[in-house]
Amino acid sequence: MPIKVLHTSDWHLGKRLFKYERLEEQVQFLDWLYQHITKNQIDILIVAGDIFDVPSPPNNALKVFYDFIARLGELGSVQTVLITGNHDSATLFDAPKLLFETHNCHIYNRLDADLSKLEYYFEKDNQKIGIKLLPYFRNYELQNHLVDSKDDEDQKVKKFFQKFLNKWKQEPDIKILVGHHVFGNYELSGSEHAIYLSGVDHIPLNWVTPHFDYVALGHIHKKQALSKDPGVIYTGSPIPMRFSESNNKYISEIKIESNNLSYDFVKIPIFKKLIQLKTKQKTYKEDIEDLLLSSCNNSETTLLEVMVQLEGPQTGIVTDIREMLKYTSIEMISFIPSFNTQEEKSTSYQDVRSLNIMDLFDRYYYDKFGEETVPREMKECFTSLLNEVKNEDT
Ligand SMILES: [Mn+2]
Repeated sequence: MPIKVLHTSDWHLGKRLFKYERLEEQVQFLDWLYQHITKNQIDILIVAGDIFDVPSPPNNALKVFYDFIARLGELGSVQTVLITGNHDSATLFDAPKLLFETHNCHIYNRLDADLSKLEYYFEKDNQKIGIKLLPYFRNYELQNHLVDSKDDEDQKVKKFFQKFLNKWKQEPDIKILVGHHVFGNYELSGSEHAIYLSGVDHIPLNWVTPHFDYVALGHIHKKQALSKDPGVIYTGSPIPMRFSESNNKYISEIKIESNNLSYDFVKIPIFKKLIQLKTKQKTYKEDIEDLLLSSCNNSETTLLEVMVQLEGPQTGIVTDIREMLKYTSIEMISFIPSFNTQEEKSTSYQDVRSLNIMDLFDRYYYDKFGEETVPREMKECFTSLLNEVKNEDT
């Protein structure tokens, strides 16, 4: 029997896109994942960090996660191995750690002083795999491990990694590394936060490729293989986090047979499609109509971002679009107007400070529409808005 391992990351449970809650899609993903695990008799589930979107996740996101771990635990045949990412709070995971152990869920949330604790072993049919766990860590945690020497920072970090990656308590047949960092030449999807290591901004691939049969990574939200053999893989997030991301998302399925490791990407179903419509002031109605025609057979909810290029001021576009989308499965959750920018009048910081708010408004109007005079009606609206705000302050 082969050993089967699944690799996923960046669930970001509790994530919102603007005001829109994504937990429903995340629950759908976890249900699908659970089905996949039971149908394919998976032995180990690896989650490479960013379980939650924020360090103090909302209670409904916590419940979704705890329930999932409990369901997997009940199966009795699956081991869950997870590390924390830069979005997770390490202390939040301290609390349920022991309880989770009783549900076959093993949490690695700190760069422990004793590095041998960051290892997990699994054995089946005379095949022994070893997993090294490298949770996301802060600079000060790394500093504790750097030997005080005359080496420059880069060298110290490199020595630390050599020590960490090469030493095993028990030499396994198959070696896997799990990390939540930037490795090699990665490609961002845009929704990740920048992270830095002390002295290096990414971990060079050749620090890891000689030592492992597979490297399971998290942090980058776009699926990519930094190396194919051995696989150094970012699976990406299970749902798109932004409109600019692809709707096609994946997990990686690893098979170990006769001490040979192979892997394949498995496509995750699309639960809610994210689409971006770029349109113009003159054509937005036609473009929305076209969109409705092309998606009329689709009953699944689609989340829409509309970007309109404006030639002049116009109100009511958002209301128009919302009206057109009423009774459809398309929901506009983001609207971004943009303007044809005119040649910039240079305004220094000092200039801006010397302007009063009405002059600033004139300048703003010029920058956006290239006209020197603001229409009287609009100026009046702005003045009454200012008065309203002033009254609120007092
Ligand atoms: Mn992430």
